[in-house]
Amino acid sequence: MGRNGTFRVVAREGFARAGELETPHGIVRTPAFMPVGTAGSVKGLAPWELARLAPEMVLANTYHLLLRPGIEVVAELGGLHRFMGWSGPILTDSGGFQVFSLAQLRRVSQEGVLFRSHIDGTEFLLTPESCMDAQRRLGVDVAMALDVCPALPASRETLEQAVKLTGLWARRCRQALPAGEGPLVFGIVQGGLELDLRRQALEALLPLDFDGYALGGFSVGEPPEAMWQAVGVLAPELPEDRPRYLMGVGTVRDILEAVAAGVDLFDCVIPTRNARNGLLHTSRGPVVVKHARYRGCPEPPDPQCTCPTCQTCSLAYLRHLYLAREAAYVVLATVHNLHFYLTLMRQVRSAIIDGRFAELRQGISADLAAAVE
Ligand code: PRF
Ligand code: ZN
Repeated sequence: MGRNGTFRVVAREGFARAGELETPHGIVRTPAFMPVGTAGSVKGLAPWELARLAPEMVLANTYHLLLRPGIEVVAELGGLHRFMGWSGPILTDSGGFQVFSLAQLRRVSQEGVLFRSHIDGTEFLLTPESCMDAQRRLGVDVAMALDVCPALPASRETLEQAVKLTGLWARRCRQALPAGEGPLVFGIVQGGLELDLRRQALEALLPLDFDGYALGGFSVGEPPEAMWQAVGVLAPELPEDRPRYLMGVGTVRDILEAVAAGVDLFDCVIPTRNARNGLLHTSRGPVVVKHARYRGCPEPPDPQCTCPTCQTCSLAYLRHLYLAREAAYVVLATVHNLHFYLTLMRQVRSAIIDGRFAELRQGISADLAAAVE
């Protein structure tokens, strides 16, 4: 057994890798998809329902927990694992991204980000030091560095400024949580679609010897093809012996493209948000559950799916629950969509190990293309 943070690549196919990341709460088998548990809950799921789905790692947000109920409350109760009833690995996002997308921004300076809560207007100052301290007190397995993520399109100057601040903050984040103490820490590469800025950002992070490297600043307004191309160039340039994380991505197609480029970790609200909004992911493409064609449909959402929802529910029943706004609908749909994503990732991983990932990727992409017609 290696120390916490040890990442081993166990198989390769082209740039794609299957790996194992050791964390205090278990081994994360990659490529892996992290369900989003923003405020300490994967929306719609009780802790035992999440446990049954058995994700490799779950994502939570420092920003949300900081505003409500407060880091102190969670820390006093024994940390985020105990608080949310999840005993597997947890990664927290640093809050930078959420401040820029949710809060009323007050001021960004070298010191940090001053903002007002989107909940009650309370003012907070998030600095690299306070951000790392919050994640340490939550007791998470992986802490993300504080970064600046501009929406795209952005001017060269905006991207340069984001890269500069993110680099300065990364150094302070690493100093606040040195290797071997507390959570693993991942650095974040910004720079938009400007490859030279991305490379400059990475150069600044490498001497800090992060436990993992994330590509931030994607899927923030650019066309998917532009992201696939940039990730295709950049992912192979990230350190070979550290996990690579593409933040906030994405669709099945996005994930397959990024895995092919050598990305190991993903998180996205797509499966959980789509479930709540009445869209189910299936091997035959998306199913819009409210559609009249399912009014008397005895079939489960996906006849090939082995999830508990597909074992017990017809589409007619799910459609009824959705239209009647029954709370059980959200549970059933979320379980199915997450099962779909997590099963996909397990298939991707074993395909890489067996040397048939290229074939799997082609097959799924062709199915997706056919389903869109
Ligand atoms: N930075 C952080 N969190 C993120 C992003 C980022 O750039 C993104 C962008 N897709 C999602 N979540 N810290
Ligand atoms: Zn199912």
